[in-house]
Amino acid sequence: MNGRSLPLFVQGTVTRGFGRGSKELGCPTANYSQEVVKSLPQELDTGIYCGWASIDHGLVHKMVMSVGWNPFYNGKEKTMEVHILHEFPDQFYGAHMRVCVLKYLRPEMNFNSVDELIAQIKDDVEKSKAALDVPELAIYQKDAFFTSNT
Ligand code: ADP
Ligand code: RBF
Ligand code: MG
Repeated sequence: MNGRSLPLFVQGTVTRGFGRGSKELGCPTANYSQEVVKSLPQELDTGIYCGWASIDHGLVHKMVMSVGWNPFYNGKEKTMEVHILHEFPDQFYGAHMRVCVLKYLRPEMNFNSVDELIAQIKDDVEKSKAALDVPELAIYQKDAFFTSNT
């Protein structure tokens, strides 16, 4: 059960992935390094989650995140990727990203086409926006984690 690990606070550097997110899915995901992925609590189930995220100590935005093996792409490496629900003017590889993971949405799935994966991601985004507006999860936008120096 993943409930025990939530809320989960994670921070680290944004690293390069395979560059598929923006180009193929129209959904850029800021990836954490393998070091961060390996440090995740064992009991955290793979799957799709939502929460809050900041880049280089900037504003705290809603995010939707995928942790796991990306079965649609036959992934051989576990990844943790964060799609921030905000338009950034530029890329931010190398930036410091903080995330607060709050709610499990669904397991990772396989799809028959890339369009089905894109449609599912759109649905995840809508569900995340709504979930994070609920006061119990909205309060984390102002959590001290996002303003601390450590
Ligand atoms: P990669 O496989 O290298 O992670 P992506 O296609 O997933 O490539 O693009 C991710 C990069 O896009 C991020 O590392 C970040 O620099 C940039 N980016 C721009 N806007 C966003 C956003 N809203 N959410 C996440 N990443 C974003
Ligand atoms: N990959 C999958 O193989 N199955 C999924 O169900 C899946 N769901 C995702 C949901 C969201 C919100 C995001 C941002 C990504 C998801 N992905 C999923 C990961 C996707 O394969 C990955 O972001 C791309 O491979 C780009 O690295
Ligand atoms: Mg990515």
